[in-house]
Amino acid sequence: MQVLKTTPRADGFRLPAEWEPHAQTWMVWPIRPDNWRLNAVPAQVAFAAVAKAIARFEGVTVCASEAELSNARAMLNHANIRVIEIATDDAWARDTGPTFVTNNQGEVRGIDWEFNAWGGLNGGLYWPWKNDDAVAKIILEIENVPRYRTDGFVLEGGSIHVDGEGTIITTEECLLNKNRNPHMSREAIEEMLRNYLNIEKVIWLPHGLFNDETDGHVDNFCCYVKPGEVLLAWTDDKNDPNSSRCHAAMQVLETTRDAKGRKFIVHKMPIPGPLYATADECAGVAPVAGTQLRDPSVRLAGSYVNFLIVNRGIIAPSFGDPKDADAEAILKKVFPQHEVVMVPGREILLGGGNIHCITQQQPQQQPAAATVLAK
Ligand code: KQY
Repeated sequence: MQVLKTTPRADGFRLPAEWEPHAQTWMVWPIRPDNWRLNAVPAQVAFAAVAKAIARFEGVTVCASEAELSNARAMLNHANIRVIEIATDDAWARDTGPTFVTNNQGEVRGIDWEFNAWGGLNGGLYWPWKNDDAVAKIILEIENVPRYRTDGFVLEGGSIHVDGEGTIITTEECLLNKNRNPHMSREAIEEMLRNYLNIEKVIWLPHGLFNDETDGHVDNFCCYVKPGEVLLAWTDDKNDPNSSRCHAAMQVLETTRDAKGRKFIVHKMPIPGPLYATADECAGVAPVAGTQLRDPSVRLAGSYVNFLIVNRGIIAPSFGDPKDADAEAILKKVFPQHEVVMVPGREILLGGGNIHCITQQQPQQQPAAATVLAK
């Protein structure tokens, strides 16, 4: 299928909010022994639990390598889960999968951002990343969805959250990082976001969560629950390195209005822990030069904000932490129309992210007539 030479904005497409209806969710099966301990076996159990939790609400497609196809199919045996073969470098569908955009006729297209493994040779997390950079293209070909490609512009899906009504939230720590698009100014980056996501206003939080391997992805720190209303990871502990980050974000959210002129309602979401990997957990990782250090002294960037909204459900991580119950109660309060399902997230966190990072929703293609009637 031809790559489109225009932009989503020029063509009348926009990034819908995550709570708009999904056709399905995409995931990638973990295998890297230098990122996932014990040859990724515990991570595979965790990913399978996430896939099965999502599958209660909508279909899931999991991309697995040729060597893992039969194991993945056995572990993901569920009527609502499809396993297909795609070669990948790691397992972060949020960042390597396409960002799907829709128009008022209910058509779907996909953005294939350039991917450089969260920083390329300047602090990125692995090399090579060629297979991962090809994932979005392959998914769009499989789904027969037209593709936009941003050669020369690097972006990961986990670094953005939108309300579907013209506002995007992101972080300076990530999008302005010299290891993403060093040739571009803040204004030029905003222009790309405007043209590709069809937004009107960019809310820049200074940082993401402390020690986030992605250089502060917003999806591990702050997310929308509805237009004008967000959840922000929060600590009251002034000695926590997240404290200044939380306060800086709150200051921006309290003093900024969104594209529709709304003031933000901010719900504080407690940060679990502090969480650290155990010596045993670290020993299970087969380190390779240049990949992320796994050591019990390194604070993990655990966050309850890293959840996925699915059709009528919320799939959120638990950590075996006393704050799990508070997090679940907050999610139930802010999403009264959704069923909140907590799934163990520690093994995913040990690999550097969580449920939102390993999933990518594909919006439902609406028949044109139905869209017109709904207006
Ligand atoms: O959280 C994400 N979106 C990706 C994390 C990558 C970590 C690789 N070790």
